[in-house]
Amino acid sequence: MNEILIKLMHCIEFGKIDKACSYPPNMKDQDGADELTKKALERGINPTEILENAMIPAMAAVGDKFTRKEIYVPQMLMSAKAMGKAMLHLKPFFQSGETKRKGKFIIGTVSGDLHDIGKNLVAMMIEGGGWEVIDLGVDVGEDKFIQTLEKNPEASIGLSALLTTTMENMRKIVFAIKQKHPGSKILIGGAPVTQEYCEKIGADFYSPDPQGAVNYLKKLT
Ligand code: B1M
Repeated sequence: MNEILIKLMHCIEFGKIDKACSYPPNMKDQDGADELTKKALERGINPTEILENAMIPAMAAVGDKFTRKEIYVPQMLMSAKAMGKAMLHLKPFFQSGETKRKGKFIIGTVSGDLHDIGKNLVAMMIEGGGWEVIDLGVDVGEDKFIQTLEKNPEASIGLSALLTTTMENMRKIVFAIKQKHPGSKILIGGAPVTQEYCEKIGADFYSPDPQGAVNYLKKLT
């Protein structure tokens, strides 16, 4: 793999946000995720390659280390910040889709859940695919989804959940939306979510990745 991508992967894995960041101490004064993503793009490396070969595997490594109790929440947070900084550089590439909007898409991470990296990627790709995205952020409950849907009745809805505990809130939100708006289309995703769970809770579609979400919306238009 390209040397810049290897360095970027390390920066995200170890939480080196940018050059000015003094954490982690052994990477002091080195380029961080910010500078390396910029450099990778300047060298003509494809944004999808940067995302899929460096950034996402780095976060997977962080998750594995957290599971093995080799790192704790503060380190995981630094990695998330480094990932967020790198994503800012990729955003314009994924958002440069058509200007004429194909429709509206409301997205949020379900109540009790603060993970937003995957949700932001899905939002970015869908926006890049030509939809207007209304991003409600994290820890979003059924009332907020329903209010936003009522203001934008033509919109489809996306729910993200990263915790097995908050998957239960996903079920409650899908139930509440479907009760009030049975014709609404709800797409769900996030690491613990499965096709089987989607069928069980009555959502319309499950996608393990952002591209699947874009393809589903394309089919609806
Ligand atoms: Co958290 N965390 N975390 N965490 N965290 C996980 C999810 C965990 C698996 C780590 C582990 O134990 N190995 C574990 C969950 C265990 C479980 O429930 N089974 C966990 C835990 C336990 C926790 C806390 C409870 C820790 C604690 O406090 N003791 C706590 C909970 C806080 C809360 O939400 N209430 C917590 C906190 C945090 C941080 C705040 C430190 C940080 C999040 C920062 C942020 O998001 N801004 C964090 C992080 C970074 C992670 C890991 C390491 C990485 C998540 C990530 O961003 N992945 C994660 C371990 C892991 O996933 N390997 C972990 C990269 C991202 C691109 O992937 O989000 O899966 P992902 O999204 C993918 C797909 O899932 C899909 O597309 C994306 C791109 O491919 N997708 C969709 C996502 N949403 C979609 C929606 C769609 C379609 C596709 O349609 C609408």
